[in-house]
Amino acid sequence: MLTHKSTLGDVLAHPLGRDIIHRLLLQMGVSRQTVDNPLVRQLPLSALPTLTRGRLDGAFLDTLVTLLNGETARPGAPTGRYEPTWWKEALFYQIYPKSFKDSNGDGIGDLPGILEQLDYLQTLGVDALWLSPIYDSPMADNGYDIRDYRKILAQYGTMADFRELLTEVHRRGMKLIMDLVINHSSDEHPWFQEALKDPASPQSNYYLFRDQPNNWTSFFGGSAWRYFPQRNQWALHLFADKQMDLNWEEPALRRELHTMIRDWLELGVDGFRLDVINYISKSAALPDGNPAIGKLMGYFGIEHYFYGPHLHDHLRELHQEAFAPYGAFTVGETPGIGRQCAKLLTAKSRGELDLVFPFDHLMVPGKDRFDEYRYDLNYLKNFYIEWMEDGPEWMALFFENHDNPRPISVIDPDPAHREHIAKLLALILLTLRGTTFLFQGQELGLVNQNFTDISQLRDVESLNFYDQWRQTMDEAAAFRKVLNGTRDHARTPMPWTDAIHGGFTTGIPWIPLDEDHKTCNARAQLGKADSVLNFYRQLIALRKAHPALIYGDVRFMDPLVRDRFNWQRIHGEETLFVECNLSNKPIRRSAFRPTGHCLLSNYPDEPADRLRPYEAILWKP
Ligand code: ISL
Ligand code: CA
Repeated sequence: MLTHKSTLGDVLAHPLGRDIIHRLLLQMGVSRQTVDNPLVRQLPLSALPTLTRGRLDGAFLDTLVTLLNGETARPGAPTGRYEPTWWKEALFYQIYPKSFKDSNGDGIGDLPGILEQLDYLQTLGVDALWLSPIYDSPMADNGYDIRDYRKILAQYGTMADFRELLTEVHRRGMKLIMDLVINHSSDEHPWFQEALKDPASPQSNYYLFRDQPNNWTSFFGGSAWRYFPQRNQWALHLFADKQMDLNWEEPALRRELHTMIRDWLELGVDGFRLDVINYISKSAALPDGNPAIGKLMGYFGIEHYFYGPHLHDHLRELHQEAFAPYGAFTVGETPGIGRQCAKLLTAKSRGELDLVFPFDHLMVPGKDRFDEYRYDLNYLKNFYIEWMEDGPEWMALFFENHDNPRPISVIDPDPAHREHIAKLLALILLTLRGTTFLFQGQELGLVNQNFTDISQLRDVESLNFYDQWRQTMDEAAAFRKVLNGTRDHARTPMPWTDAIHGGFTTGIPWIPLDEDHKTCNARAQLGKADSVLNFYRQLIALRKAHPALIYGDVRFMDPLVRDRFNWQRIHGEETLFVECNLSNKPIRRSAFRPTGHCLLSNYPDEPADRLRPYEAILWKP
């Protein structure tokens, strides 16, 4: 049992404690080394408030101690053996259906549009598709607000279209996973409507109604509570005010979800990406969030649900009741989960999830998505070194999704480096150990959109924040801040050709796209030997041809040298070597630099004794 008298060292020895301390340091922009100091480790927890100059307080310690005492499991030692499984070898590709391909000219991507492009995906070497939500929805958050879990959104097509898509995916030897949004449903879901109409109905307990709101805030701005006069009560929504949090402590709700999931598996889907799945279990009494933590993290209440009391129980039950009987693959979206808890969530013996998406590599210490900053790739390097050396046995490798700006723009917006960086990132993501997830357009090296006016943005998060910031900032400053982080950068139509609207639609797209598609589009890149797209195709083919790139051990070479990121993949007789320059300047090559055959490089000729800006090479020594 931990108490206020326990030392910082005791906390760091606890898996959840270690993850929480690391996350808080990241948020404060304080180096990890601070807590590596043995003297600091001997300090009692009660010294934390002083140590952090009041950024953490005594009340937080109570929450911390309660959280830690609630987790008695410890991750097992790594086995170093990787049981071959399809999803370890597969390359996943995330489709944002609204923006992928419009088949009928209404300006909105759809299922027949995806079907049209299956050959493109197959030629690229994609093995599995993840579809962002395609269920019936009022689209307050582009489908992450589900009105009917069993129906396809009319704009996207019909159930017949979905069956055809699934058949065609399978016919090509590919798999398909769905997005499962079960932390919350739309307020238009019949369950919620029934709960509003009749507080005595069984559905009433499917949501979190309270007579009084607590101080929790929504990720999309403002209070996390919405008032419903029908019941003279408030209901919890961690996201938009049309996304009502489900009450996972209600067994009848869980049973409904299990049945719904099994129905999709009966239809033949191969697995799921589980939206914010680590948020499903909330502290029973829904207590106020600690204000110090709220201020530090930007959200109040998070400590009461990011790793809630019954998280593991619910996941195990989901696995047993729904996923396991079908051998379904699962990857959890788990913001705020660190390395140690990731081990617990994905250990095969524990029967919860196959993989989790961590997020700490998408931010740099002390900054958030809406700050103006340059992303230092050395941060990505350190993140991967730590996760490969002491993380879950298998991890999800990704750097883009529908919730973040395009990273090339955040790393270095100089157009001269665009393709080099795109290929460098490709090499990192496809030659480290783990399952790679690409996001649509990443294979073309897409960059942020050149939005010029707030009226061009669509995302509920961006629009809410803009309104909020406008109260203290002028229009230009608020717009600039939104542009730093808006999720819409990743949500504009996929540029297929240099035609109007990138050939995405014959109509008017639901969100405009800038002029970039005139030069950067799939068709142009297919015809250009050294394009980003062809680099991806070659790299994916190499990954399939060399088991070392999948199952091989990873050995990092001179990990402490800044801007240099080098590693080996070793499997049986075969060793491959990756050499990268993470900076925009030439750097001296490693003493370990390999000789041999260059399998793939982002420059046309081999380097001499220096690596050029963002140079990245895969060697077979
Ligand atoms: O809240 C965050 C911190 O800013 C985010 O990381 C958040 O946890 C994450 O964006 C959750 O994303 C998922 O759930 C949302 C949805 O809007 C996103 O598109 C989805 O990926 C609500 O369903
Ligand atoms: Ca359409």
